[in-house]
Amino acid sequence: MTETPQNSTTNKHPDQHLDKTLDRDCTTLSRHVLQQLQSFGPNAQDLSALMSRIALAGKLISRRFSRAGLMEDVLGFTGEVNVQGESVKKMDIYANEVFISVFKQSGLVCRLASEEMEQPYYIPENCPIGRYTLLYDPIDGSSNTDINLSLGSIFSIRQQEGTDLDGEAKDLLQNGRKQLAAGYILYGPSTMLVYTIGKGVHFFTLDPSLGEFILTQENVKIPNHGGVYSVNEGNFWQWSEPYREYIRYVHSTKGYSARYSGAMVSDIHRILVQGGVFLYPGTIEKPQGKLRLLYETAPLAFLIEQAGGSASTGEIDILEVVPTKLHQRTPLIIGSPENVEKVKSFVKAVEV
Ligand code: P6P
Repeated sequence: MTETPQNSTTNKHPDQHLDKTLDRDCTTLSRHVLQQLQSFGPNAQDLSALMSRIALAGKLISRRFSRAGLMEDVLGFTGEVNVQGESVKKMDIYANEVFISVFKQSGLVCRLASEEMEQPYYIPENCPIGRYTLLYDPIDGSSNTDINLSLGSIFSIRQQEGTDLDGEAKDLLQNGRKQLAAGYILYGPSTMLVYTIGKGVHFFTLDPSLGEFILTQENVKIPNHGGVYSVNEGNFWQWSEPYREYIRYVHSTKGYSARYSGAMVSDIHRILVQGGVFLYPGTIEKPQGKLRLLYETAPLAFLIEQAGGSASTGEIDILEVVPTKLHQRTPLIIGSPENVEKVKSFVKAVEV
């Protein structure tokens, strides 16, 4: 056996490297949630179980996407139009059903509210009913479904307040600071789950060989400033003058690059990692913009604020907006604090 010289710098036990790798591979999502909360109490156990269910939904949807091109009747349109007035893809319906199936028997939730459903889905009385509500966009970026580009799912978890006996789900019409957990699943070259429970933002990457999301980065912080601006400039003719002025500014200032994929989760993930700003302003056709508050802009705002970024409608923080209806839309400016402030400076200039 080769002796390790006493004065060697490698006097660490060789297994310490192994322990570190093994420990990382064993830091599953459910364990990480309990570590974050430093508790094994019922609320912590609930959140851990909820996140495990989100992970299962992500694995099922990721598996479907990876095989979509090889299967019949997975891609393409259903021929239906959803409550948003958008043509529905077959994957939208599949993903929506996955979240319902995964949570229906969980005993964790009482309702699921989705972009694809006009009214929330209430857990049937013959199923165990929980205290939480899942709000989600099952597939964000559906336009990318049939062209094999990245897309995502967005989720938000709130605790039910009151009894909702009238089935109006009025307790959901509260600002985004009521969220207990939020995040997204990014179906890209690898599948990632990015989440917060109000204690920082953490990256998990799906290891298909394990069938587990493995912790790959903790306490992610967004750069204070970045050179990426992400917006659909095809809407330029529909924007108010301040947004046009901001675009003219980035067009004439060195150091900016445009990146826009058609899937907000993908674009915002880039900005979370590299810095910059994503914006979807109001337009002539949609004065409040296209994006929905409760299951798109609010969960992303919660997450980006936790990473040190900011998210605004242009007038107030996204997390301060109190919706009057389930599918309410908001304009969105989100990303690095300095970039968001720059956009707001153009918008505010008009108000003076
Ligand atoms: P447009 C996808 O439908 C989505 O909600 C976001 O993921 C995406 O950023 C945006 O809409 C794309 O909308 O009008 O630019 O095609």
